[in-house]
Amino acid sequence: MSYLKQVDPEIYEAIINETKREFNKLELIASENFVSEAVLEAAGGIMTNKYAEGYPGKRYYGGCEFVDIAENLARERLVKLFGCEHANVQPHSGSQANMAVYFTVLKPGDKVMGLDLSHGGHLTHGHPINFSGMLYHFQGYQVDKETEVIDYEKLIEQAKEFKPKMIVAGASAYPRFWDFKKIREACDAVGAYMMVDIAHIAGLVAVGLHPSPIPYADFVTSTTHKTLRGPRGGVVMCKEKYAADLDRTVMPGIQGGPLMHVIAAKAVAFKEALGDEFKVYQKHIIDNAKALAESLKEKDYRLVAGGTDTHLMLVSFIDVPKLTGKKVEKALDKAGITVNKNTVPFDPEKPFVTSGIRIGTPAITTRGMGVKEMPIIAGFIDRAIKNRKNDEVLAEIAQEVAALCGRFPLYRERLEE
Ligand code: DSN
Repeated sequence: MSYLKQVDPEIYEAIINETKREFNKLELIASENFVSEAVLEAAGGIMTNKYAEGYPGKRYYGGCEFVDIAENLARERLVKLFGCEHANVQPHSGSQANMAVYFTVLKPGDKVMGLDLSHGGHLTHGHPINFSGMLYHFQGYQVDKETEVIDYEKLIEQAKEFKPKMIVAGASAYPRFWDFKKIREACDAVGAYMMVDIAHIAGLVAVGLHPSPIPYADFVTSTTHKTLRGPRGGVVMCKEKYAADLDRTVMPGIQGGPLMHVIAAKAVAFKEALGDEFKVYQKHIIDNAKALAESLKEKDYRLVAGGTDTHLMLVSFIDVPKLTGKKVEKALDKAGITVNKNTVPFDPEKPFVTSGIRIGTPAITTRGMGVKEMPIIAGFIDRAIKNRKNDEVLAEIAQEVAALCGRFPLYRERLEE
């Protein structure tokens, strides 16, 4: 980064400090990951210079012959990875991927069902302060109070009563497998479109470690930067019969020029995801999540839905007087452990306080940590929570965290420049 260092030392320093933060701390945010150097090179490459409104072979600008190669490869690889009929790799984000699907088949005021945010859903699945909840008439479905998993029979009954035009499945904080066949059943009962947002579980789905929604759903959306380990961005997959309408909605409907450097980086990430190593990586993510969940349970922490089938778990403090997700997030941060506070089902606290934290293993698994490290990490978390008012102990834990992280180096060459 010699040019950056000279031209803009402030940004250079911020990037170096972020690199050090990622190196020295335990990244347990379930939606984050560390991309490869190859993905970083493509994302930081000169395709950022190119305007390419339109699609490969049919652009509004000249000079698109090389960005066409990148977009075609991204589309072809995504189709192969998930076995879908059609792929659009232009959405700038997961929110825009979801918006593209809604705009393709819904009209303002149409009825839609989505998992409540406080039960694990996402803002764009109908929250009233989001465009989705403002434009469409969403009704949330929830997890069962006892099991904390989705009761599909109840969902089917709710659909029959509400008669939505679309049912949205998928979540940001749901630790168990989805039953997509049941969601299809609910959609078929009322003639609704089925959309699944697999942003969190995309990597697991790609390698067959989570059931795939592709055979059942009309539309599948995803981000590319979570378990899929690509650059920050979105994609939509759909049945061929919706392809032309979807593509028109993405551009010119809701976006202009695509981010060709990011699309090139998506292509690189999809190539990596098609390799054998990626399947092993995804298995390790789940092994690590299960091991961490068990270690936390042994220390008497309560996990929502009793544990995890995936890459994430939710620790609930709903029964612990005076303890909130906010307090725990802050204490863990001081101990060098990064998580996010998260609402848990039937949470009495507001989203800025919450009664839980969300923990995920994709990032620590990328840097090579395995099941042997999980009890150690559970120990750090437990000690930090128990000593949350003692900055000295939290600083000691941060030292131990940094020592553990040092055994699993990350972007080292970037720090040695
Ligand atoms: N913000 C993402 C997450 O953390 O899950 C969802 O968009």
